[in-house]
Amino acid sequence: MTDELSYVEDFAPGENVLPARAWLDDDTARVALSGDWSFRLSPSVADAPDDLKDPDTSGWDTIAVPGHWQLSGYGAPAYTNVVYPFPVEPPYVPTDNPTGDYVRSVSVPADFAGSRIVLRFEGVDSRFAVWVNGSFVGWSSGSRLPSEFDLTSLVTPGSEAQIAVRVHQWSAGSYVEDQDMWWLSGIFREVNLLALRPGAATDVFVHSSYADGVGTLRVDADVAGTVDVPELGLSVATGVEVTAAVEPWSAESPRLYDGVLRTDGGEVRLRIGFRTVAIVDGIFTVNGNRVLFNGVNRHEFHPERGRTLTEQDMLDDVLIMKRAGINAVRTSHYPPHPHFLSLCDEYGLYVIDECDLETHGFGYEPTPPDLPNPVMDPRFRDDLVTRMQRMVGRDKNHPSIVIWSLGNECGMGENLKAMYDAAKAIDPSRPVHYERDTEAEFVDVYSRMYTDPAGCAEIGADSSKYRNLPFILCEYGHAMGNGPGGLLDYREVFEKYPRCQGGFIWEFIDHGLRTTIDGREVYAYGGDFGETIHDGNFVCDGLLFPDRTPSPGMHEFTKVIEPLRIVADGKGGVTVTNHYEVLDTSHLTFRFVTEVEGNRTGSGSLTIAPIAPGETVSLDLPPFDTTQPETWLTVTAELTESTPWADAGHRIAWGQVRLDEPAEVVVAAGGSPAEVTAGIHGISFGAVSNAKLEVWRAPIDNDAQPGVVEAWREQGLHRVQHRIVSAGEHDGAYEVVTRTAPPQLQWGLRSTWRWTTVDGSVQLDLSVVPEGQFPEVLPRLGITFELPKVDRVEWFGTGPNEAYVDTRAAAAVGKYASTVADLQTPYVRPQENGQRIDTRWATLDGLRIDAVDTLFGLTVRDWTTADLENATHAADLKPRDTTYVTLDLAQTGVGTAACGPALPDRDKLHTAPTTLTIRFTQ
Ligand code: IPT
Repeated sequence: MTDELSYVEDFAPGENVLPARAWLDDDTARVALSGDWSFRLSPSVADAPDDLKDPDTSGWDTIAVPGHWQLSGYGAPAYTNVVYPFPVEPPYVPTDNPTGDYVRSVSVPADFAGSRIVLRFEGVDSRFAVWVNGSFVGWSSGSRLPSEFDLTSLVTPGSEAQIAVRVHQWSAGSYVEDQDMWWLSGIFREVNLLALRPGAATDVFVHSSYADGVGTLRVDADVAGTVDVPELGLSVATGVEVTAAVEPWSAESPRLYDGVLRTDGGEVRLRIGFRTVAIVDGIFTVNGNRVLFNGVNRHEFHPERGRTLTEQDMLDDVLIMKRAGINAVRTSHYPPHPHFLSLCDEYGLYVIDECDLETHGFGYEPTPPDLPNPVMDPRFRDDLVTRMQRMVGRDKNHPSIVIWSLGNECGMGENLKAMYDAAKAIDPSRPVHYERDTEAEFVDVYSRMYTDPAGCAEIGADSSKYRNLPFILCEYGHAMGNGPGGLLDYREVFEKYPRCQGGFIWEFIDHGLRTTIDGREVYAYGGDFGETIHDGNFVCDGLLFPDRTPSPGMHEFTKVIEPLRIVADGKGGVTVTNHYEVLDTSHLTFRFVTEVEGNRTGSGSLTIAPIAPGETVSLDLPPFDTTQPETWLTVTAELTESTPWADAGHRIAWGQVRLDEPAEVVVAAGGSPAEVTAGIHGISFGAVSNAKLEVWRAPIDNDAQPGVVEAWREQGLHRVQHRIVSAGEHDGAYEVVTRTAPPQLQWGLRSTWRWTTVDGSVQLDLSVVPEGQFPEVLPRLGITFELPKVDRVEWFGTGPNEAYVDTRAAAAVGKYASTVADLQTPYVRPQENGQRIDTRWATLDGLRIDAVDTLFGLTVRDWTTADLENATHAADLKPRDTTYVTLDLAQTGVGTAACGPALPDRDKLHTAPTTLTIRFTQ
């Protein structure tokens, strides 16, 4: 080990790193160093041969740059959320510190002569040093931040240069990079060799604001030049302010003007968005308009490449967001690849750009004799301030960025205030966010995570709180597994209190890594790579599955945040409210469809004069026949023309109204006793076998909320037994009385199942009465039975996706069909899923089931609830020869308690006497 290697545990941000500058789209000549590099992994710094001045790479492997070595066949990924996977003793890190050496040569173009030759890294995790042609160049850290080194004196244009990079998995920097994600190392973003020509601008700051139809532009650059914006007829010197009539930039209308800065040394292409961010009377505004953040927290993730994303991956993310109506991204918890920000400018997304900083493993408050959190420790100050300067420096020209964020989950400390000041010194125009400034001592936006709707309302209602700052939820709606439920409650608060300006769902995508374990193809989560310390499937808590397909939570969020609210007016009519920030509805086509029991009876388009933002109009609808039961009107608004992010016809909003007056249900008196048998496994007739009461669901992640599943298990709900109390003809029915109860405990559910034959169907009149000290809340209450394997399920009820009592905003009433396989939601960690709430009838191959008095929740699968509960990955679930059907009278909601408030009482299934009438026809 040479002295040069002591940098691994140095508090400094780096050595010989050039000052931060803007990420520029310029005509700088460059050699991209993506591709194969020679690679050698050593188990520790001490084991890494001291040969990078003159490495003989003949015995080395090759590795693709950019990439993570753990996803390229070296070592293994590891996941922790909060905890450090190493002892906490900054700046020290374990001796077992995987160290990757990367070497390649590059021919330095002859025409680089006369230029400043700079080696630029966009992101290296976690700390690295560079040698070029045998000389030590410097080192840097800040995994998700760029680093540049001046090589001018070390390389010769027209000849080969050898570049050696030593990368360490752990470093003093790891203490401030404790984000909730996989620990993945290596050169994971691009490397370029640049030739900065003399006289070329290398740092540019575009100041472009907007007010009342007028844009104000001033471009500052480190080299003087002229800025041309042809579309505006502008040609102006750097440093000079000009105005012009412009269209403003906003997320909904991301108007950009192409410009070019010309200096003696070259050209920089500018994409100018005129917009003004301001906080006015406690309201966060863009161009004077109140913003409602319908946002997501986005980690950079790909199931095979980890945090190495292609431009296509980034575009995919942006398109998915735009199509879902998402208007904002918090770049949790580090600056993203700069290309992503350019896409946000272009397609229109508001961005909270967050610095590469989290020290969660220290907790929020040190308890003596605990060590100070790095944000309080003066030894870390320079690194942290530099991180902020590097982010703001790199990203300052993106109109999409409307807020800077210092980082995530570090508690409070003076270094944070220093970072705040550093951001303001460069860019006073944007507010600064930091959630753990819980008393709003210095931040410009008040922020919390996972506060319940009532807590948000309290903040919104009291302008004396938190310096009357705008309030956002930087995280809410924890999207782990089945959920998030209850999003409508938040929407209400955001609409009622102007200061409550929305939030960011945690999070956009599940970070499941695609791999094969024990012969099964799975999305891996914490523990799957043999980690001794890990946080399991907490890494899979996104609105998208790892392959970017939407989970039901994404459909639900999309519905909840729709820019138009299309609802019944309570008088047989329909109103539309425009919740856009700046757009009217002239880009939308409105259509309607009427259906009777799911069969289309009419359709047409509606002519609606443009609705201005904030305005509500009543629709002028043709007269409808409302005499048929289950007559539904669906009104949709779709894009009339294609946009850069969606095709014409893309649905923007919809609403459904029931037109008929639901008639009172008259339950026909039973005909004659039905032929059923009651045995040890339940009640059977025809194809239906083993019908019994069901109270258990395969626990969802949100049931893991402190105490909930444990309490359910203590009450024995996961292992009830069934006793046939009596069976036989009684009062014109075949009546089976059962008692469902757990071992050892004295409470139970006494059910009376009365079976009759009515009009050729078998009718079940079920009544359930709880006895003894029964649990207050049940996961579910329904009946389960078995059928010979079912191919096709058709139902009239809600769909097309799963819906629970608190996740049913996106469920539309209609007639649907599916295979059993397609009814399953493939949560990365299997759990209860697939319910279609409020089913009226269903056919399962030859069997038809009708709800008579109460609608039921329909769940159909080819495995048992126990199979689902015991599976650790979706691939564990193997279809059986039997289909298992559950008809729920009710089920407890799903909520978002995996990392959020407890489920509201309203959404719980409270145990009480109840009845259900259902008819089976085969
Ligand atoms: C919160 C973190 O900020 C986020 O990174 C993520 O870990 C999330 O939790 C859980 O998925 S912190 C939590 C203790 C509220």
